[in-house]
Amino acid sequence: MNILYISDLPFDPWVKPLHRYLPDADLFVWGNDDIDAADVDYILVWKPPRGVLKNFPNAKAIFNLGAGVDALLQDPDLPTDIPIVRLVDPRLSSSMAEFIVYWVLHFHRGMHTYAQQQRTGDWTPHGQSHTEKRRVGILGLGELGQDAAHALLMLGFENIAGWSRSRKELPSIESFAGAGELDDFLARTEILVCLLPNTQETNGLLNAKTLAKLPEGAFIINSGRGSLLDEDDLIAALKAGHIKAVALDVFQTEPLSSSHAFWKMENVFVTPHIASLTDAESATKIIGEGIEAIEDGDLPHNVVDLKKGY
Ligand code: NDP
Ligand code: OXD
Repeated sequence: MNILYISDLPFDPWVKPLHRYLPDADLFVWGNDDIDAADVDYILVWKPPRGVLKNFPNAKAIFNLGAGVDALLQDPDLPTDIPIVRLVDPRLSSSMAEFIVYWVLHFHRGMHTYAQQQRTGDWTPHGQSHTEKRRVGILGLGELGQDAAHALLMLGFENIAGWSRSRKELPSIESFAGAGELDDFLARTEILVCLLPNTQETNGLLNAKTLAKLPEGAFIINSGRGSLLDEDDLIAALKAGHIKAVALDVFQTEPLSSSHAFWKMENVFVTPHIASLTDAESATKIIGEGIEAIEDGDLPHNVVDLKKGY
């Protein structure tokens, strides 16, 4: 079996796990190793250049090395007759849950305010609200959103809601579904967590109009995709004080330009798309199981729905 790796990211971390979980596979790196395109069985990709994936007539599946497939689906020549599989990995989910818990606690306990006070030597204690009262809302109640919600529940955040396309029946999590319930979901949310994929429908979902639905002084954590959030509208809402502070891990353009206003704003916390990094070891195990399923004539788990775009 021949596996082709197509990514700008180093292949090194994948070599050992691939040998461990797929010991019979021969490995090739696109652009480095010679292989006849007709001999490629499986393709592992992260943000491949457009037009490349159409060239492998006998490939049986494409495995995306991350959860979000937006970069992949932007390829107009993407083969649509083989499974495109996205990464669903407990390790990806637990890292994301850590990131969300970290920032929810940061805003919940007012650490953004104390960081500012430290710059001026200001010793002013503020009141403290309780986890069970704090209204957290998660946009996108999928694999990552549900794990983050459960991690918050374990910390005593009892007032959690999620918004998704389809309604969820999840113990202790209020479910809002569809465009018609977005306004109500936003209106009850003090700390908004964005874990939606980038699709035509979610593009620009958070803009001046929808941000205005959040209560005065709300916080936002965006680790879904930068396209969800209109950056100019967010800056205006931050300057007006309607949004108190934000933690942003993803941006409309990445890397974030060094001249972007976000870097200098005291109420904006920037991280360079690290909320949850793919772990080659655990991801390869899951990809190995997917390949095994296909070799047995079954469909792998987590095949992307091309119509929905995630
Ligand atoms: P899932 O596909 O499991 O979940 C997506 C969720 O979004 C689902 O609940 C889905 O609803 C909801 N959704 C999608 N479109 C709409 C819509 N139009 N209206 C309402 N709800 C919608 O994805 P994951 O949880 O695995 O990943 C989410 C995203 O996180 C990825 O696409 C990626 O962009 C981002 N990510 C970021 C990382 C980082 O390091 N910053 C790392 C990994 C992922 P429904 O359940 O009804 O289908
Ligand atoms: C992902 C990501 O989608 O890293 O997995 O953003």
